[in-house]
Amino acid sequence: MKFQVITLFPELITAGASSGVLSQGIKKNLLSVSTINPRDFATDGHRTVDDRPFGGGDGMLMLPEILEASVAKARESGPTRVIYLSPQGPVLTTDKVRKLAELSNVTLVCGRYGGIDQRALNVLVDEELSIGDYVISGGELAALVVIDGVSRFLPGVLGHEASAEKDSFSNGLLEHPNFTRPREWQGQSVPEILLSGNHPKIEQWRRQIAILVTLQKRPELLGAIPKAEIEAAKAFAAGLSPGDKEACGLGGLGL
Ligand code: 4F9
Repeated sequence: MKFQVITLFPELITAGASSGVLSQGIKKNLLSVSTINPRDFATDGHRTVDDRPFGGGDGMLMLPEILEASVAKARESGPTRVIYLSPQGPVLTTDKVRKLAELSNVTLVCGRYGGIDQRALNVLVDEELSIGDYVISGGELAALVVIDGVSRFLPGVLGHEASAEKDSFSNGLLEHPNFTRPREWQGQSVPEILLSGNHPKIEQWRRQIAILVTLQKRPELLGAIPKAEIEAAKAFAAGLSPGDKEACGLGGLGL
């Protein structure tokens, strides 16, 4: 998968892509991250890329011709989906991340300052995407969030033991809690079942616990889980020992 990022701050993108899962994926040729600097398409001696908004107001707006040339550069590599990172777009979800992972070439447009001339967005951008209901100083960190989240779903990017399919949201639930050594720490014990070696039982237990964690922390996510399964998890919670309940962080359920 090829990611191209149109940005006046390419060093932010290269820094974000130069460690961890992303750099591993790049090294394995499973993805690439390149930048296109709109500054390179300025035509005057001052390398101007923006101008003041008609009608007045704060900030400077990227000139339409500058974004046009930047997107044209991105299209030189072949057909590409052009996405503008903006708080006005629909908010990114796991479903959307999975769908983006099916594309082979994505161009992420980052605004800075006051944004971009609306006419350029109308003509050049396929879709807008937000990473949440807040404003950040530019689209670069949002672009990195998209690249990171999508790359986790590209086959081979995560090691075989780690799988994006086990993470929170993949099955519509938050992930179950996890424990390592020591078996007892500050008066809290690792739930006994996890030491049993009975993997079908452990998977069943983890599913119930995941439902309860979701019920406690993000009940609005449970819409897609059958009512009967939620009721069964509540009954299961009633049978949990106080120690397991505490260790799993389920104290807030009042069950
Ligand atoms: C982009 C905020 C995506 C949220 C871009 C300022 C942004 C953003 N999601 N804020 N520029």
